[in-house]
Amino acid sequence: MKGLRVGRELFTRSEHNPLITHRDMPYCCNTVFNPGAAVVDGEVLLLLRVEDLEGRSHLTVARSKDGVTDWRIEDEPLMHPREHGTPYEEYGIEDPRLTYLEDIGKWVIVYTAYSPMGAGVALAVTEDFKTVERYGLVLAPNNKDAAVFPRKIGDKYWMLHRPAAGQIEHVWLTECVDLVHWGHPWMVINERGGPWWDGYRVGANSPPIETEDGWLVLYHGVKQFPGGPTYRMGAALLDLEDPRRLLARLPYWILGPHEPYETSGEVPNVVFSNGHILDGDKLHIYYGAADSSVCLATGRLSVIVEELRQHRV
Ligand code: BMA
Repeated sequence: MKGLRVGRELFTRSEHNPLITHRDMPYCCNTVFNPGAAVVDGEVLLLLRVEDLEGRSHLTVARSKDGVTDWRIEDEPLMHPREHGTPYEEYGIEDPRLTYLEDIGKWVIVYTAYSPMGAGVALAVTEDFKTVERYGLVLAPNNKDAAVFPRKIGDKYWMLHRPAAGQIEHVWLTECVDLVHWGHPWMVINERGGPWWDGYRVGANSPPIETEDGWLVLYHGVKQFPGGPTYRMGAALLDLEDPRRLLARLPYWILGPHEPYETSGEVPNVVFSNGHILDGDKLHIYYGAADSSVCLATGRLSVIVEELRQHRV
């Protein structure tokens, strides 16, 4: 099944999948999945979402020279809900997205803060993934799947996020000047409804990627089946200067669950990515498979952008 592709899928899976499972962790846990990704000091760094044996998640750093093998995983979490005196993380912290902002020389970590009050968006910054400065909750529940753009546009920071308005879950944009006070919400990618593969809900994946044709936004789309939801990955382009303008969107998904490690696990039929590494034209997608393990699939940025050129809105 090596290199299996289905339909119009644009990625090839690593033959080392799954790269990391709970068996690779230096301490006991239930599952490890949905990592944020970054290149730090010439190595691939993953900020793993680790679910403990009580069912709550925390975030732990893993490093690898080639981004595929020989993962060195920290013995202690980088961020744990118990260390923070906020009521908004009581049920755990999940699904980090990492963005390097050159103007402040720091990585921004946006993540889901989960509590009895719902899931909200929290933000922290770090220079080295050894210590973290937490800014706390920046978007109230229910809201998640936030990802900060890799540079200012105009004189603002921009962030994608996914508020829930009852059963309606679209991807929105918001902007700010200080990484704390976000405003001017604007809806950019809607759940398509009906039988669409992304009809039930959508949410941003990893941070947008700047291309000559626009901001490439990878997102997850969900279709609800009687047996549960299926999570797949799609792509859209936003205007470089005014990201409120949706330029293109693929009608089909570009990565979906097919391999056994994606179709069975804690939550079957899930590929969920919140981290990528760009190496020239090679786009490495780190993703959680079935909410159980960390996997890798690689595609070509130019191929995805060319497909999007054929699907302008
Ligand atoms: C979403 C998020 C993800 C998870 C996915 C599938 O709502 O909570 O963390 O991978 O569901 O269970």
